[in-house]
Amino acid sequence: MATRARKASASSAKAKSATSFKAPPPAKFSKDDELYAYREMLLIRRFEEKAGQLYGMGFIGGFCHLYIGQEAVVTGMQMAMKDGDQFITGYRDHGHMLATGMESRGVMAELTGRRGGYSKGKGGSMHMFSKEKNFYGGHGIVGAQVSLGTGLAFGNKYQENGAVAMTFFGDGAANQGQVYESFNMAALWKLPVIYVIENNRYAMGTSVSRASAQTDFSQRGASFSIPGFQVDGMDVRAVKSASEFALDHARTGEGPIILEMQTYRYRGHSMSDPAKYRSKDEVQKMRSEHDPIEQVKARLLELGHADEAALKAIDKEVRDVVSDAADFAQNDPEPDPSELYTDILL
Ligand SMILES: Cc1ncc(C[n+]2csc(CCOP(=O)(O)OP(=O)(O)O)c2C)c(N)n1
Ligand SMILES: [Mg+2]
Repeated sequence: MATRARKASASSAKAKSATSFKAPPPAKFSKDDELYAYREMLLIRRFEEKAGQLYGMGFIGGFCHLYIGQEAVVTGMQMAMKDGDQFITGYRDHGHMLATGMESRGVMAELTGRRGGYSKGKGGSMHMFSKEKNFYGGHGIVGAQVSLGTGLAFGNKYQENGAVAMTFFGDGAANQGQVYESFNMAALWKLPVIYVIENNRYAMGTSVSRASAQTDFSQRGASFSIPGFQVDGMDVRAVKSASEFALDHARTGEGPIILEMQTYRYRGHSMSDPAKYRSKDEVQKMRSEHDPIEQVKARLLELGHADEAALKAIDKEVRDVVSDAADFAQNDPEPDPSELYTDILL
């Protein structure tokens, strides 16, 4: 969108205040867009289901945070971004990696701690990177990626490379101090960064309403004049149009912007969380009424873009990719003991 057109639509979209923008309408998807989104989201879902199984079988140790339910967020953003734009996130990161195009084999083998993993089997679930795919981690310290993502954006501005740093964090992380120090610098220097707050309603076992005084996360940048808006993070078309708007805002020198993605995680916080702090009905309601993959599936069938057989074929193709990754992740050797002191700072 041209800068002038975007500015006009932004000012007309201003609802409550200068920082409260109205979300643009969901993107119009072609048949190819729907099929692409379906396959990408299904890959993340099946990958995560397999990771959960391997964890249960003892192949994956330590912490493992699944992204099931939130697939539309990274998929819609990936569909809007350009080559060179960066992703950085916390520990719930497998979906982000797959969305950037990182290989299922390398991600799964890192989960099982094998040589073929993205960090040579020495990082695990929360610590993977790919310079080639512009994925900057994978961070276990809640909120730490917000400062780092702001640094990526500073680098982009300094190098005038036209890239935007998409910096993802959770509703819980949004209460962390360094988030606001980062907001200040990003607004002051008009850095090309999108702060993507993935509001999945819980931080570990604590619901948003119990932990946050201001639950409209899109307005968390108001003190710094950072605009933002809330997005239906379960609808991949809404995520894509919101991301296009935000990318254009950041890329044309307008500075940071906040997207609050309203989403939901179906599983517990990590594999060791039985999620007793919420009802089964609550989860079931989200699954049956808002599931991001089922929404696309229903449209594909309704519009005659695909029949059940075609969707089953996509599911099979995705399952094959994931089971190949799982085989690799179980059979690839562990790192050699001589690797114990390589790639680390002492
Ligand atoms: C600095 C810091 N404090 C506390 C923790 C423990 N911790 C890990 S995840 C988490 C909750 C974060 O929730 P949220 O930001 O909503 O992300 P979600 O897990 O929902 O994706 C906490 C408190 C940590 N890892 N780092
Ligand atoms: Mg959360």
